Amino acid sequence: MPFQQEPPSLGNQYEDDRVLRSYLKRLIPEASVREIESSLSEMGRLAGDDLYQLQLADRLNEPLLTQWDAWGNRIDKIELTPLWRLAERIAVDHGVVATAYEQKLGALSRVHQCALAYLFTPSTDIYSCPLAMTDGAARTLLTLGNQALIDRAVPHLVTRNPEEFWTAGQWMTELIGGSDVSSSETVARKDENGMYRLHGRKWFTSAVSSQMALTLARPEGNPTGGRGLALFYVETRDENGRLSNIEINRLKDKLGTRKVPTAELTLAGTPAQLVKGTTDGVRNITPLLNITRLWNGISAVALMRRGLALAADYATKRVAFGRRLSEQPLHVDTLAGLQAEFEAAFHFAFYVAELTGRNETGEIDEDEALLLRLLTPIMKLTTAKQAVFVTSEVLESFGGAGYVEDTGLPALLRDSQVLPIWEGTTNVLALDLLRALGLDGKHRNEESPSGLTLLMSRMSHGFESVSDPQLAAAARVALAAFDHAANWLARNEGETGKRGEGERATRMLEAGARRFALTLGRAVELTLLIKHARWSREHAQDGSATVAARRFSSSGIDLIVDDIF
Ligand code: MFK
Repeated sequence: MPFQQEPPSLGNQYEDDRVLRSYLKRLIPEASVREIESSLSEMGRLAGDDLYQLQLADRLNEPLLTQWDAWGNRIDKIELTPLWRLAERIAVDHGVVATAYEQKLGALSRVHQCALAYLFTPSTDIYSCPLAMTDGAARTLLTLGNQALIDRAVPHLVTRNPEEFWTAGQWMTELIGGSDVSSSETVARKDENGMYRLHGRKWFTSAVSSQMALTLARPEGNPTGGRGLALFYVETRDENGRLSNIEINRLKDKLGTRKVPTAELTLAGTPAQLVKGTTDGVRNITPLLNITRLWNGISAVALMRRGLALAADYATKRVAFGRRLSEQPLHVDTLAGLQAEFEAAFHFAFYVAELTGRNETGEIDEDEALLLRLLTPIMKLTTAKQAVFVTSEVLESFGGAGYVEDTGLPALLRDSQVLPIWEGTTNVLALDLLRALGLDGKHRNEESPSGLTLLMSRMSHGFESVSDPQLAAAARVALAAFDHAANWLARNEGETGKRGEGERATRMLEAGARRFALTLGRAVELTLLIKHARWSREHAQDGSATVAARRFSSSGIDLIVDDIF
């Protein structure tokens, strides 16, 4: 018989996921776990079977933009691929957005929803993108309290009825910038009926097939800068189903996320309603940013998990040099390192989901609210980088097969590469962390380090009683990294106030912000992993998380570099 390689396969993605199951067992009361388990198991089955099979079959399909009909009418119609059409139905049926709003588990509903999203995402070629924005739009409308818009849109965004479901777009990026949103050039002019109409170009609008969007525009006469922008609600089609003075100029030709119909738009008098006031658009859209950043982190761990599930299965099937890969120490060691990165990232993303859930049910206290504000950018930037690293290594673990398109593997890396870019690049989020600590130029706050002190004390809480020597050693690594970060910050922050030193020190602070944020991110991950490992040993006699914590503790936690200039 000639050699024939058996491909990797997936089982039920919930049943097979030790990390998710063990985490839910720790966090959620047993009766509640039983209540939600069938929903997770069904999503795990779909993700490992029907959706995964369709994903492979749908690989070459991409959304299609038809700008003109046969008779010369501008129609700008987008046809989605079969995978995305099925993904939408499944997402709505299974409440991948709705679960967070039904709040059947109270504050833990966010975790339940994120678990569904985590299982669903990797088999849907980033259908998580429209869902993230839909979720973010619902949360933003609810937060800002415009009752008419809440009544009009939120029931569609959080429904479980596919016939009524709307997705939402988030139209922020313009030619002038995707990060520096405050310079947006879109203008809002009132027409003769007092209705605002938007005029401008949106340069990078994800999932443009949505029924509504939240977007930023500058009401005529407003000052420059973020404060002069207002947040607007747009319905993309009129009562006849025609686009509301919106032209879709073209779809973007992107490295990855090929199923996402990302478009360049011209708004040519698009009717729009103010969501809250005529100013402070940037501040008002931040609830949306924070929700999509959470989804970004959940998607990052989901893609890592998918890659590792495939790699681990393949290792039991692939024979080289006379042995299965799963019997070869170097291969096993390599995968174990990736598994540790994934487990660390998993606990961080889900910890932010926990805080988000408490925020949404009003159970969060002031300290935790600050913690959530600090951890959201740190989590997003840390997990996104890990996803690119892990999926790249996953491809390598397949050898040449990982580089060949029809295995479906290269898409994992390409789709991961968007995660550090959209929703705030690593550098923008590192600077956002300085802002949240009150250390950026605009938001300087004399009390600023208290945020960091709080973060460190919350994270190290309980470490004094860690008795397992391996976990105690890992805890020392985390504490040392926190201390180093705090000392670096104190030194630079102290100097920003000194005469003659201020400008240089501010530059140093900014230049080191990425290393500072990543160090905090990896140290937070290590502490959360240690806490879970401790619980697993004590309550489930499972030492796997301890192995991961130990390994993670020796894979570059402290990235601070002193005196780099
Ligand atoms: C798989 C799932 C992924 C999801 C898919 C979604 C696909 C969509 C793709 C995209 O649309 S990607 C584009 C997303 N764009 C961004 O994420 C923008 C990145 N840039 C930033 O985040 C900048 O930091 C920011 C635009 C916010 C900076 O703008 P400004 O005008 O310089 O901000 P400024 O003046 O510092 O802050 C304005 C206010 O907002 C301040 O409050 P005050 O008015 O009270 O002083 C800030 O404290 C507040 N703020 C800023 N960021 C915040 C925040 N508040 C809470 N949370 C935040 N994250």
